[in-house]
Amino acid sequence: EALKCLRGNLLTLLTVLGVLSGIALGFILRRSRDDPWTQREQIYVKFIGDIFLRMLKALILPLIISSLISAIGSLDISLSGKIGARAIAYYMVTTVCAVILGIILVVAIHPGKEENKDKDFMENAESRNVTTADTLMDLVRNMFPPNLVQATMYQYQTVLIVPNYSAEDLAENKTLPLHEWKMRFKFEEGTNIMGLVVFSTVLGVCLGKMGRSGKPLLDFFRSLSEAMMIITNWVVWFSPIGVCFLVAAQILEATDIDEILNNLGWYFITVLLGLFLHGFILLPFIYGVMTRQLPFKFIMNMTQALFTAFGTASSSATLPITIDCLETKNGVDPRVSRFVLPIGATINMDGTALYEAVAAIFIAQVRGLPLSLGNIVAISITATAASIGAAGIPQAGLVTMVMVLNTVGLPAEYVSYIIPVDWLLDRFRTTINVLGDSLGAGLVDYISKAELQNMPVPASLELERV
Ligand code: DAS
Repeated sequence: EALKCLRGNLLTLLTVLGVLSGIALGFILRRSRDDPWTQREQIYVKFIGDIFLRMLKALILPLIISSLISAIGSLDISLSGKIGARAIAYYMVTTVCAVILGIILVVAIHPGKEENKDKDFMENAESRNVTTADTLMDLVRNMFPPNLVQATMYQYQTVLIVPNYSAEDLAENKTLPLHEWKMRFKFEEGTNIMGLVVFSTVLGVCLGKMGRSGKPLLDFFRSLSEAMMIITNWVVWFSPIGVCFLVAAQILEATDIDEILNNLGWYFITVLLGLFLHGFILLPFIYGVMTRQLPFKFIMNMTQALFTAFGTASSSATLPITIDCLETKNGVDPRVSRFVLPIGATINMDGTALYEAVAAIFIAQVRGLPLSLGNIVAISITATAASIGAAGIPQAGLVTMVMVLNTVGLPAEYVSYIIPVDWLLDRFRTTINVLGDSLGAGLVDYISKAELQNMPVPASLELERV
């Protein structure tokens, strides 16, 4: 047991050091960014980071499918219904709290006021990435169905296919023609994460109800789920190196870091303050009141998942490690963690919801657009829906942001005002998204403890540590 604890803490420490050394490496390499050697080196730095991200991404789909099916199939239908309802209720309440907190802060701090930006901020912003936003706007305009519900459902596909074009690519029109994006849109439809979550949930319920005749398939998915967690334990040894090079490559690649200081400083501070208050004050307070336990040990045990979320900027990619930390360090029942986390990583994004509300109001302030109370209410509703619609992949929140801007009549190209810092804020909001998912799983586990105790955990769901 001591060895396991040592291993877990050692890996956490190494992952934290990985992020910190990635920041240092990124800034050191930035100094000699223009010489050819560094440009070649930049490819290798990015490549090593990408290997880690791809290792995690390879786990996502089989892990989500097998975990959801084996967890739900191991619960009786009434209990899985209760656990699902408790999780959804927690997700909705905390996401709305995040949006309200964000709106209070952005209205109070007013980061978009005149004196916060230098004279050419408007011109710079409109010249920057406008082609990205244009293409993005075309894509969104063609993809977004008219009403809110469908738009939320379409978000997944829209997010999944927006490739990372650089402004240079777009300037030279080196982009896929829109119809090709639509083709990819159709292709990606099959890999829509939300669709998988819904399908796996239904299949899990079905196998649970089938009893003996469903057992062979249920055992298959239980073994697959356990295999995915064991592979996660192998992959996780790579995370210190992986997050280090992911962060370093991103810092090396970022073009407008000075914008953070010149024009977007107050906006940056507003978002960070909101994320901190929500993630480290409000959510732990809710957890503490509901479980009558101090939340800080629980959060400390999630450190490795939080730093992996920061390094990957993807809740879904971090999912295997989030499940691992919850079950092995916080003792959450696998039938809860593997049920609520895949759903949480897809629809529960408190950090994203807060960020989208703040960013939309900040852009309105920068453009001198007065917002009525009705506008603010509309922004809070669409920011909540947009966060549900965002998939757990890098900068998903930037794409669904367009939906929030449209609500108050702001054109999509105005995302270019916040693009310079989005790659960094994405990391912070993804960390809060994962923290919210984890505390939610811990809370649902605590509330469902008594009911779960009467149902023994199937041997195959017990986690073997290699
Ligand atoms: N990067 C997204 C996530 O994985 C969050 C976002 O883009 O807002 O949670």
